[in-house]
Amino acid sequence: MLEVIRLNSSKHPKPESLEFSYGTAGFRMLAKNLDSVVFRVGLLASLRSKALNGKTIGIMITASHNPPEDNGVKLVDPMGEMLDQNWEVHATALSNCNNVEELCNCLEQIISFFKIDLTTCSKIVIARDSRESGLKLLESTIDGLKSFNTEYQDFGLLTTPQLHYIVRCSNDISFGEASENGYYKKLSNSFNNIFHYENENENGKENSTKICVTIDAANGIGADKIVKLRSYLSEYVQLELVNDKFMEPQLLNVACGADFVKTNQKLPNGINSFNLNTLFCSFDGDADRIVFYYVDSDKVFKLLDGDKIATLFAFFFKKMLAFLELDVSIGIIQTAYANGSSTTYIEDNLQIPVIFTPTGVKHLHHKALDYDVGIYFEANGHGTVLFSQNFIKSVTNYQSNNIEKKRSINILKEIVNLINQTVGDAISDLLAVLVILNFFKFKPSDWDSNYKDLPNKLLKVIVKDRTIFKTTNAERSLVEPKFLQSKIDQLVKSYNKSRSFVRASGTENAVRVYAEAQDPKSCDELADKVSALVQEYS
Ligand code: G16
Repeated sequence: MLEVIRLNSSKHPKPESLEFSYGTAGFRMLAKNLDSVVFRVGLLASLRSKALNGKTIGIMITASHNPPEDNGVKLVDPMGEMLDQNWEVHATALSNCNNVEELCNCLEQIISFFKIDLTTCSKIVIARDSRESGLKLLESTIDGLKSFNTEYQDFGLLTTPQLHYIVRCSNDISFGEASENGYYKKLSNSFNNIFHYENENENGKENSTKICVTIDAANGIGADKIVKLRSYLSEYVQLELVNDKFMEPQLLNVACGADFVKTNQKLPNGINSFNLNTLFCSFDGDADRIVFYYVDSDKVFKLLDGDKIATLFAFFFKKMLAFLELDVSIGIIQTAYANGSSTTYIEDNLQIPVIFTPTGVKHLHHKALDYDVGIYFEANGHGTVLFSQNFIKSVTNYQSNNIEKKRSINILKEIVNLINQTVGDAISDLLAVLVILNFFKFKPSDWDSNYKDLPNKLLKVIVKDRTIFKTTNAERSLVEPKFLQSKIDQLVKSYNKSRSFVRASGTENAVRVYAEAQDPKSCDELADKVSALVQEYS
């Protein structure tokens, strides 16, 4: 077998002088540098599957929110979760082997460390987003898979969460049908049923007004999937699309998409501000993130980001659990990017505990598992809600003769299937937000009225070496470069209700600077001054 690897590996040499790292969301960089990496990811995924007795592992080729010239790759574990963090070091080590000899030694070490039986079969499902570089990288990944005689199924173009769903179904048939159509069927069944329960009047007749939302699909693969989903959904839902040119990959995430809207806090290309008080949303390139927004009566752009989605979900579940007197735990997981006002609202008004983790859904997901209802969202719109077996059992066994309670419990039973349990999912989150807005008959401004965001700013600073920026305390304090954090602390002290932190991005070649303060001018000043400090210390 190692002979085949030697031969195949020589077709995918590692570029000299490049250092790779399995970061926030796998490997991510300029696509032209990724050939050797994806080949080796094919090798590692095969070993991961063999190590787990032939369970199906997922490989997703995507660079999500990054620009069109980038690409990336990440592995999905059998239950649809991110790769076990203990394996990330092996991914990094394998990607950095300089020649075939080093590569074979590294593989042998992994095989002996995990006592992997190479005769065990290995199974992979693979998909990619709509980037131009995707097809070539797919072929190189398959070269890696073939080196270990791995069985694989190529699902073509999918959103990242769809691939997570398919991995889970491949290992757990109770989760759903392991296909793209299976995904639409599962989500739309739950959505249509909830919509029916919500709108049914005492005579059993449906009493609905149409729900409309315009989706900016970032010119990514989410556009194609919304078109497919539409035919499964209730006639009372109207999903309009803009920035839907996924067949023109050079347009991907350009002046549109969730990252653009969240960072710039303005409308994307393709959406104008004439429609006041109507709901818009933006996906990112692989549709695992979503942010909402509207333009208020004063023509002011209003963002409903991941924090607003988390608080809407929390408000809904808190109400439901109290009404049904269900004794289950509920918690919210945030990162340092969460707006301070959202945290105060959750703790003081909703009285729900908030836990902070470093950036990266893998960290948030893990913490959310500690609760019966674990709500996790990054401010950038990446998140979901996880339900424990205890919660599902409580809901399934619930008995009541009260019509309202029966209706509520039916909605909860369905929502467990509507909300993607494997990873943050723009499509599933969109549908969940729509049913909650419909439940409360909320307009965007009602949703937005729960708390007012503190003015905030996110800047990217390009430095020579971002790896010198090392953090602690869930990325809220720098330990290196020395003395930089105390300088930031001094600046923060000079502005009211302010906060700022600095961390190296795990997906882009940049350092991110976040600042918030009581008023926009202070916030801008603080962000600029901290960015200048970062330049000075880099
Ligand atoms: C990925 C991760 C997210 C993270 C984002 C930015 O998102 O999945 O958890 O928030 O990158 O990370 P960083 O600040 O380290 O660059 P996506 O949507 O790009 O896959």
